[in-house]
Amino acid sequence: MTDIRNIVILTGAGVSAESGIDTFRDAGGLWEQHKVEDVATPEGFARDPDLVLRFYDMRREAIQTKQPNAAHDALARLDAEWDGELLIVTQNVDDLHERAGAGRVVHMHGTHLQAWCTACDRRLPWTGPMIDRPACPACGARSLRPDVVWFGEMPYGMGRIQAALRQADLFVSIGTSGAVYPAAGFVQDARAMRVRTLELNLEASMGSRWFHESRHGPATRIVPQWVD
Ligand code: BJW
Repeated sequence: MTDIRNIVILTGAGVSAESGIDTFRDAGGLWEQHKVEDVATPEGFARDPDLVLRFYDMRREAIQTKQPNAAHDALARLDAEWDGELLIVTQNVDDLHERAGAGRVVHMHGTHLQAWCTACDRRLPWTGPMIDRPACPACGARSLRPDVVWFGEMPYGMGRIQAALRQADLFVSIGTSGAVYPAAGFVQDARAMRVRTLELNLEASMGSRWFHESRHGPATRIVPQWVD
């Protein structure tokens, strides 16, 4: 990576799969067990908030029992040692990048470990359940929802992400199916700006053809191989 100074790394559910966190679209993944329009849209939440809160309570509880794996560790090492610009853009709502020690992380689809009060618009650290409709500690309204980005909502940090992509020499996509936009379009944005692109994924993804190079295998093997 001698001619590389600035790196943007996009991660998806595949990077946390070997920590025991379910992906969405793989066999046995979350979207086989739940209808996406019921649990991951604002309309689904308006229709049946209990169903949605239960879905997120279950995942929030599970995530807290999981540990970072060798892929998170390798990315945290890279973050600590890389002198140039580096941004880990994760679509994941878990905090395994941070628990591995990475600092330069943006959660474009939000985080499980935060509640959003839609009455006073505050974000609050949150580790417990929401199904019992706790009151917002700031304003007292019972209007808390998980601080995650559902279909039809605007992902977080888009300005920072686009700025990092504009400065990047290398864009790396790890463990994501390339099914969900705008993240799925970052590789095309990068190509349009003549940025080098690399995919690290278990298998060919929907976006594989856009990358200069694709390496296939489990993240715990191919991410440390790439970093070290
Ligand atoms: C391994 C592995 C191992 C397994 N090692 N690899 C038509 C065209 C274009 C766009 C649209 C359209 N119609 C609607 C849209 C927009 C829509 C969209 O993209 N829809 C598509 C379905 C077509 N997008 C939105 O609505 C987004 N907002 C938006 O667009 O706002 C407007 C806007 C305009 C302009 C600029 C910017 C914005 C919001 C999307 C929100 C997505 N939310 C979710 C839920 C988050 C909360 C939660 O966790 O519950 O985000 S959905 C879900 O999918 C989650 C994930 O972050 C996201 C991506 O999934 P990911 O990470 O790729 O997981 P999988 O399971 O799909 O793939 C795992 C991969 O890992 C696989 O490839 C495996 O092979 C691999 N793998 N094990 C390495 N061990």
